Amino acid sequence: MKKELSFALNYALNKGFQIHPDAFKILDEITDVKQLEKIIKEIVKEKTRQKKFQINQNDLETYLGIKDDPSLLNEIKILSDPTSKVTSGEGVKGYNALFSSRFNKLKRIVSDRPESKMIKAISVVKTTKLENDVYVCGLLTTRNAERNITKLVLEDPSGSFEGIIFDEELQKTAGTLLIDQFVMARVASAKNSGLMIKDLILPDIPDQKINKSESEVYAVFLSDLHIGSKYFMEDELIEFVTWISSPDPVARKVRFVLIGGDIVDGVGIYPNQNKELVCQTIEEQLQKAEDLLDKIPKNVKIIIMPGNHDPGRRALPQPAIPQKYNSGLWERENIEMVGNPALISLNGVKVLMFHGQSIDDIVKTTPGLSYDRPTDVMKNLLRARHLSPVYGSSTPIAPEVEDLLVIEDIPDIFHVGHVHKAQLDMYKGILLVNSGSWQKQTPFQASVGMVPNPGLAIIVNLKTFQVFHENYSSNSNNVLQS
Ligand code: D5M
Ligand code: FE
Ligand code: ZN
Repeated sequence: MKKELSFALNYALNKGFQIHPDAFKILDEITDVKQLEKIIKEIVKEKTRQKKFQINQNDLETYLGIKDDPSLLNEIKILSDPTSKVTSGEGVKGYNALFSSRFNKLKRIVSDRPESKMIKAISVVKTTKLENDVYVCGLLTTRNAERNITKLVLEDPSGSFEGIIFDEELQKTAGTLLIDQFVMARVASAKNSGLMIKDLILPDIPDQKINKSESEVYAVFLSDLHIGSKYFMEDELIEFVTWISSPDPVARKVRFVLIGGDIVDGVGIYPNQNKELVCQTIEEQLQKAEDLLDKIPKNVKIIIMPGNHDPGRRALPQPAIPQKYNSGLWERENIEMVGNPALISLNGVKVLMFHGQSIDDIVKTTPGLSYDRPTDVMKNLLRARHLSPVYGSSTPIAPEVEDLLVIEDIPDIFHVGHVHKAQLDMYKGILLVNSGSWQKQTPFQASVGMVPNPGLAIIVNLKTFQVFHENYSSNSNNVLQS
């Protein structure tokens, strides 16, 4: 027997394991000493967890991927990706085109509603005495709450008008609207003059059927790794990535890993960032990312989308991380580089991936929303059918001729990150995943009282939509909110 083999076997025997002779034969054929050691250690760890103290042929075949079920599909289709579409019109003209595209796309979305037959242009509503209630739709340009009324200004391509809301409940609804978001309003002529808003309707998500994968495979949801930062939880992430190639029965069915932005910490993103970096260049950071992802088996498809820390354009929609910083990631067969946002089909399950930059603007201005419950913000985005409505606040938006941030297709899973708070929820049948982070609380986050729950791995069965999660951080109080 080879020296290395007897060493590896002793390791298992000392831990109280029996080794079946058939397992022996397979081990004897492994020539890479490092691999041999790693396999034995992994199997011992997994079987100890299962409290089964025999290593047999089946364990090794599973571990080595010989037993990986070839009937498990791992089909990816990129249904929508801004990378090749970003054009950026110039200045004011660009923004006019953007808002007109936003209006037209959302008007099409509400056209299925029964009220849409009663929609009138704003210019018409302003100049006619209304006998009955009518509907108008437009983008919200101004909101003013005064003593006991709220005034909204809505704009459509024909013009704009100011409507007054008297009803208290409706004023509350108006208070949650975001500037530049699309709304439909039921209006009537007010007693003296002017127009009164009697109802507000959002595009929202209709009842619909969710697509599921026929094959029982799992998808892993990650974001905000911040590789290169001092606070990146490298050991914890390596432990999780190693689990993906372990003999664990769930791990053996993982076929997709989705990374929703902030894969690296970047360079020059905030003042004096270099003091908090362990890798000082983008290239080094992305190389480290590539090395880490290399530990994932090649039958697992990996999707990488940029966030605000990653290189490339900052303004939304963001094209994929440019190839010039790391051609290795682009060249890998099992890696797809996509822009932000992107709509991806995983065995027919539609996943809308968005980093989540707009959450910052929304929690600042909307009563009842906070960083602690990012999935509530995600519900607001779905109701608005737009990923980043507010223009001119902290989230930069590029003057695209087409508004690529409108949620045209309804996803089955909505995957967001950015706020470093892992949370799960459901909305109208859509699974909402905020995938948290793999970065410990930074001094900046501590200074603003932001408490992340990093190191939580979220894994979804795409056939049943059952969700698993595992805490890899040393903080055992780290919980996944739902
Ligand atoms: O953002 C992580 C979270 O921290 C996200 O919710 C935004 C918030 N954040 C980060 N930097 C700032 C500044 N400078 N002001 C306010 N809020 C901030 P990340 O994208 O990982 O940096
Ligand atoms: Fe982040
Ligand atoms: Zn971010």
